[in-house]
This record gives sequence, structure tokens and C-alpha cells, in this order.
Amino acid sequence: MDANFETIEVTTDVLILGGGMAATGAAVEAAYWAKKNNQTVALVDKAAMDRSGAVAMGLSAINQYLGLDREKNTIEQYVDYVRRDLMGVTREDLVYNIARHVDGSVHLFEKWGLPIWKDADGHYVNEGRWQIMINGESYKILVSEAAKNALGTDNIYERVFITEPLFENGKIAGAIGFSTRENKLYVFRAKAVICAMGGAVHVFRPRSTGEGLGRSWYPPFNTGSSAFFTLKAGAEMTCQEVRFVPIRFKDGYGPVGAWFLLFKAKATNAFGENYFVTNGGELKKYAPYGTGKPIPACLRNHLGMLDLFAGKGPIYMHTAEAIQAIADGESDPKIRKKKLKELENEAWEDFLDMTISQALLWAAQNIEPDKKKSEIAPCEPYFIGSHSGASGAWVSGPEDLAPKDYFWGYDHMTTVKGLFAAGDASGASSHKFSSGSHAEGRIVGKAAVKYAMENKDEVALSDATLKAAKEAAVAPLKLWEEHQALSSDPNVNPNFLKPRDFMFRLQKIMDEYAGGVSMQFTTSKFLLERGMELMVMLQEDSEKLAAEDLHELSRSWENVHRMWQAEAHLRTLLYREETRWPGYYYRSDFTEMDEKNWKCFVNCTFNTEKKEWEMVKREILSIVD
Ligand code: SFD
Ligand code: AMP
Repeated sequence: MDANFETIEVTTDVLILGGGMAATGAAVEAAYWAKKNNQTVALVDKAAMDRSGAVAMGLSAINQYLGLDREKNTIEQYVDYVRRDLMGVTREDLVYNIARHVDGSVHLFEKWGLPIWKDADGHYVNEGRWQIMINGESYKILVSEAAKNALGTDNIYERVFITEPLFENGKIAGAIGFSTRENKLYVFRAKAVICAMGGAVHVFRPRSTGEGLGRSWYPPFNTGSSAFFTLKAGAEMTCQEVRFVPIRFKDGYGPVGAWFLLFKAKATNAFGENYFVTNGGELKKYAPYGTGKPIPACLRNHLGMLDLFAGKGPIYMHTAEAIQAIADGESDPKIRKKKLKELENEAWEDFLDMTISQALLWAAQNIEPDKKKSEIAPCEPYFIGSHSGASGAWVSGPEDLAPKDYFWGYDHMTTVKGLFAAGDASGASSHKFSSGSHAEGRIVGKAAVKYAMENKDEVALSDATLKAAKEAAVAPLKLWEEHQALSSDPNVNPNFLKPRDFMFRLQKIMDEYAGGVSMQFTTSKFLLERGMELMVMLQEDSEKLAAEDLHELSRSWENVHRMWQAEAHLRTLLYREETRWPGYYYRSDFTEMDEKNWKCFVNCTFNTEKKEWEMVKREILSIVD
């Protein structure tokens, strides 16, 4: 591979990084305000927007919809739901801001052609209180098309992998990346940058290893680029300990929401005991969060894990019983038969719309969901600010809602001037899902244009900064070229290591020391400190990552990005001395929830001048009773 790269320079007012749910929302809104105000907007995605990110396969539900026009719910009720689900630790101003805009995004999706289930009266069909059902196989194509129409394809750079932020004196200046298809480096200069490059998968060793490697619930293409980008630019980060461990259909990773909420299925241990009932007494320990309804996601996990760890697995989702119970509601045998068929179709479609491999696995294992129960299990941890985890950048709230300490000028801007974050990239505002991420994208799209108009001076970049970023971007290719002749095996060489092996080492550290699946999600000060020692060695070796081609260059950078997410996690796990989210992780040395000392945010910053990490506690300021 020739490491001589042509450099393409792109200058724009607003730069959107990512092409997922948040980025497509940002594109639509930023394009609107930019046009009115003579500003320019460009978007960069490492993949092809039509099928990039978490919604690549489609979805079968929209998990955040309030129904404000029919007064079905209030915004305050949503804030309360999210606050309890995250055991009291949430930025209410951010959750409120997204909730008041989310229905607007859903109405746009419908206008753009998304089929949303309707009942006989023409109202959306709810899966649960906040979730509505869709036929969403083409969901991503629709939102991507709207973004393309708004921006114009000339302003969209697909298959360009963003490696690093460009910044100077606490202000963002742009980003650098490389084409995943051609020998081209891209230098993007911008006044405002929106970071929306998703969450992080494969930081922990997955359950799917060997022939199953690559299968995960959240997409393997979400590799910690958002966390890396914001950290490396010097932004304050929040909730880096709040990873998400989803319960999923075992090995295919099919989501459980439709089964619990729409089909009202029950889950039991292998002895037929419903762990929500038999272990329900445990919830009192986590009052006031555990004693409310619904039970927070981490505690739902916890109740099941108690049985799993006691050897009472497998845990089963009783799909057949649930389908039968709904059909039994029909007294006419003919209608009952028709209903059964309909439910069987819906069961398959749920996965065909969103997690196709789960449907394939059912077929491969001779599982007919209307006839046979299925195993469910807790997955490896994920970093995802948009679902039931909370990790991400610490961003400013909106002026009309945010307490003084949570407001620094522009909606959802990080602590770095001009750098915004949305979707998985912004923290402490969980339960956005696809719709809320899009809505948050729209919020930052508007705010970023405003910032660019009010901060007209281009941030000057030194030649030294640019040169270093360019060299770093392609360094793994150079290392390969220099040393590959020494060995007959392209993957074994005393002078370098390949991204795949690097990833395995990272995953082993995280799994065994930071409470992964093999450790039953349990860790302690001693394990974390040893994990940090090994992480330092891994960091040293990251200088030796080598790439044979552009594909491996992406893989190399993805693993550097994951490594930073991992370090932020280790440090924050270590700092918080309690177990607040059992079912996500357990500290064996601090087994209880400690409201007095730890009902707070734990934030961390990588000080870019001193090259040191700083940890800080931040107060939780409530805006909803
Ligand atoms: O059932 C770079 N999600 C669900 N949301 C719902 O509303 N309903 C559901 O039913 C959901 N379920 C679900 C969900 C996700 C998945 C994978 C499954 C099931 C199987 C969650 C949402 O999808 C999620 O909340 C949003 O998509 C988050 O949006 P955002 O924008 O934060 O992330 P993204 O969409 O993954 O986009 C990331 C983009 O960044 C790009 N990218 N670009 C350039 N350079 C780099 N270095 C980059 N790194 C990444 C990506 O290509 C992508 O475009 S259920 O399980 O709950
Ligand atoms: P999931 O498919 O697990 O990602 O869940 C989709 C949505 O349903 C999310 O909003 C979950 O919080 C919610 N959910 C899933 N299972 C339950 C449950 N047993 N009780 C309440 N809410 C649930």
C-alpha cells in the first residue's frame, strides 16, 4: 500500500461528524437555518449513510414518543421515567429539551414515508407507554434521504473515516480523516463541529467469539469515535461508568422490548420461577427508584442475574405462551386461528425489521416462536448515551430550562467552544433512542449554525498541529510497509501488532478487570487498578498498530478510539465507590447504593495541555418535582 496521500481541504461553517440518527437530524435542521443565514454545512460519514450506524438493519419500534398532541403524557412524566430508570442520575434539563421536540421528529418520519402502525381510529399503536410500533426495515434510508435532500450530495462525504479533532486554545477548528476507498486525507475546517459518531461496541469481550465474532446487539461499526473525539478535544465527559448491559435473545441479540411490552410475555428461570416475583423483595434496597414502576432497566437485569448466578439458568422468554394467551382472547375459533397467524407474523417481523440474524438463528435452531420458548441472556456491556446507558459528553442545557451551572451559551454544546454532541455522543440524557437522537440532532443543528454566525473568526491551526495529525492518520500503513518483509506471516511481527489482536487484548483487559460477562459483571478497586496497569501497556503498544490496507487502517483507528472509551470507563468505575446500577455492574468492595455520598454525576476530562485525566463530582440539579 502506497502511503503517499493526496490532501483534500474542505472549509465549511458547520461540520457534522457521523451520518446516523443524530447526524441526519442535525443535517435537516442545520441546512434550514444555514440557507436562511448564508452559512454552509458539510457532513462526513465513515460509511454509506443509507445503511450506516445503529439503524442500518432498520427498527421495529420508535422508543420515544410522547403523544403530546393528544395529551397522552406530559414532558414531566417522561423526565421522571428517565430519572428513575437511571437511579436518579440524569440531566433533567436535557431530557426535557429532547422530550419536548421528539414528537416533531416522529411526525417528520411519517411525512417522509415511514409506515407507523395505526389502530382502527387512526392513532399510533403503542408497544408500551412511550414506544410505538413501525414497519421500519427502511427507516434509515428515509431519514438519510431527507438529510441528503436538505444538504445536497455535494456537501456529504461518505466513506471518510474521522480520526481526530483539530483544535487550538480550547476552541474546535475542525477534524481530520481519510477515505476508506482511496489514498486521500481530508482536512475539514469549520467554526462549529457536531460530534454524532455513535456509541462504542466491542470494548468488552463479546459473548459471540470464534465463528460468531462480529455479532453484537449494537452495531460493531460504533467504535467509540464520539467518546474519543470529545475527550481528545478536551471536553468534559459524564457518566462514563454507566454502561448498558441489555438483556437480549441469546446469541442472535434480538431485543426484548416487543416481547415484554407488546406481547406481554413472561420470563422465568429454568425452574419456571418468575424472577420478577421471586426476587422482587430485592427492589426495596434501591428505593425510591426500585420501588416505582416500571422497574429500572438495571434492576430488571439484576433480578434475572441473581438467578443466573445461582445456577438457575437458562432464563427463558415464554414466547409461545404469550402468543397463545393473546389469541385465546378471541372466542370465535376462526378469528382465533387468524389472530394466531397474525401474531406469528409479527413475531418474525419484529426481528426481520431490526435484527435479522436473530430470525436466522431461530430458523437454524428450529425455533418457532409460537411453539417454543427462547433463551434470553445479559449481553456484554455497551457505551450508548441514547438508550439505557448514559455515557457521553457533558453538554450545555437550553437557556430557558437549564440551572445556571448547566448553561454555557449554546444548546447541547460541550465544554469545548464550538464543539456540539448529540445522540450517543452526549451524556446523562438517556432514553432518546432513534427518535430522541434525531430530535437532539435537530437541536444541535440549529444551535451550531447560531454559534457559527456569532463566532465568525476562523480558528487558526498551526502547521505543526496539522502535520502531526496527518502523519498520525496514516502511521499504521507506514509501519506495515517498513517491517512487513521481516515475517512470512502478515499478522506476526516483532515490530508491530495488527488491529484484530490489539482488540482481543483490549477486550480481555476489560472483560476480566472491568466486570465483563466472564466476571459476572463484578469488579473492585484491586481489579480496576490492575486493569489500569495493563491498559497503560496497551496504550504504549498502540503506537505499534500496523495496517496492511485502508480497511485495516480503519480497524486500527477504531481500536484506538475504543481504547480511550475503555480508559474513561476504568477511571470512572474506580472513582465511584458504590454499586448504584446493579445489573450493569457490581463493585464487590462497595456493594451498596450510597445516596449520601454518591447521588451525583462523576465527570472526567483529559487535560490536553498537561496530558492528565481529571475527575470531578458534579451536583444533580433537578428541574422537575
Ligand atoms: O429495541 C463515523 N435502537 C432503538 N431505537 C428505537 O427508537 N427503537 C428501537 O427499537 C431500538 N432498538 C434498537 C436500537 C439500535 C439497534 C442497533 C438495535 C435495536 C438492534 C437505538 C437507536 O438506534 C440509537 O439510539 C440511535 O441510532 C443513536 O443515534 P446516533 O446518531 O447517536 O448513532 P448511530 O445512528 O449509530 O450513528 C453513528 C454514525 O456515526 C458514523 N461514524 N463517521 C465518521 N468517522 C468515524 N470515525 C465514525 N464512527 C462512526 C457511523 O457510520 C454512523 O453514521 S431496541 O433494541 O431498543
Ligand atoms: P429493548 O427492546 O430491551 O431495547 O426495550 C425497548 C424499550 O422497552 C425500552 O424503552 C425499554 O426500556 C423498554 N422495556 C423493555 N423491557 C421492559 C420491561 N420489562 N418493562 C418496562 N419497559 C421495558
